[in-house]
Amino acid sequence: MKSKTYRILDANINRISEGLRVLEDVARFEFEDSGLTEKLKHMRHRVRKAVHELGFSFIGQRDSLNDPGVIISEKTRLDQKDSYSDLVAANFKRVQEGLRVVEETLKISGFYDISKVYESLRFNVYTVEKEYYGILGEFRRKSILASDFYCLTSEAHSKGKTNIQVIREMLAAGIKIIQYREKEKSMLEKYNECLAIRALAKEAGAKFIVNDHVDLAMMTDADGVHIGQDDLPVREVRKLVGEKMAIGISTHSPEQAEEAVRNGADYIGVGPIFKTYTKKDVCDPVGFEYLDYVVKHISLPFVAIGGIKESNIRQVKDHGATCIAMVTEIVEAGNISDKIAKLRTAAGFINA
Ligand code: TZP
Ligand code: MG
Repeated sequence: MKSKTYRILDANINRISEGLRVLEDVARFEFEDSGLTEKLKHMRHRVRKAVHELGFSFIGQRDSLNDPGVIISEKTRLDQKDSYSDLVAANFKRVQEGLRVVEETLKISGFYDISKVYESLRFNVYTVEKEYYGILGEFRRKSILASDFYCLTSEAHSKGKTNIQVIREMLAAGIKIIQYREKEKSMLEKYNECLAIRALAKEAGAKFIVNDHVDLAMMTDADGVHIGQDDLPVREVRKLVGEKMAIGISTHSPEQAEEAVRNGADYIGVGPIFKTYTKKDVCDPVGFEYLDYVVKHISLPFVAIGGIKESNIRQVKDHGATCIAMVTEIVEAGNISDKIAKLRTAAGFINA
């Protein structure tokens, strides 16, 4: 075999192994998925083993300093990544392309049988990629509540401010989860507001969730949709919204929480914790008993809601809520930024 062929194989075996290692470590440390971690690790070993069994000496032929690819790579910004999706996509590409190069190189070098090993690995990678995206999607959906406050709109309680004004103030105060909840307007008005909020939330790096309306959520590219116990079933909503959008459901009892888990909800609302006058037809407060149950027994992310104020937020946090939803306490405030800072201090969250 020519030394240049060794170098192609060496570079690509490294490329594949490194790509697989990145994917493996994200699966292991970020998603904590042992099945996926195991599969990727196994592949990584097979990639090296097949050529090494031939006794090729790669290191001896390596000449990284004179590799023109190094300089090209140093100059490009094409490898910039901003999210786990980018990282995962780039590394699957790296692995698949590397496998194809090894496969073709072995074929023209008289190693047809081993080239077939790499071909079969490449097909395995396509299958694992699909599984990986399923887990990445679920992970992303479930991270939607990874912030202290979950703020909902209600123009009727906003003391003359529009929903958009209120949301601008919330985002300026560092709120990262916004739910559009509006009972009084026409669908067209709601649609237009959702479009505007979607853009504002994206700019601020905040999640945007639509209450009640699956269609509005889909049309406006929301990160999530929030439904109630009497709305369409979670499993049916999932068929409509797909794997990317999070589905949250309000729950008021352990049975409802367990059902939400079984049906594939991504998070649950837990409440009303205290008496609230904001929501019509609301059930009696569930108190801390149900919140404690969820903290102890339910693995899904949850948000506590209902009657939460500066005066009682600390208790909610102390019972284990890490994400807290409020309507009136925030939208009614003259200065929303001030109010949020006070709430953060009262709850014991660090001010953003
Ligand atoms: N779901 C349960 S209670 C509630 C909703 C939407 C309203 C909460 O409003 P407030 O003003 O924070 O009590
Ligand atoms: Mg509802």
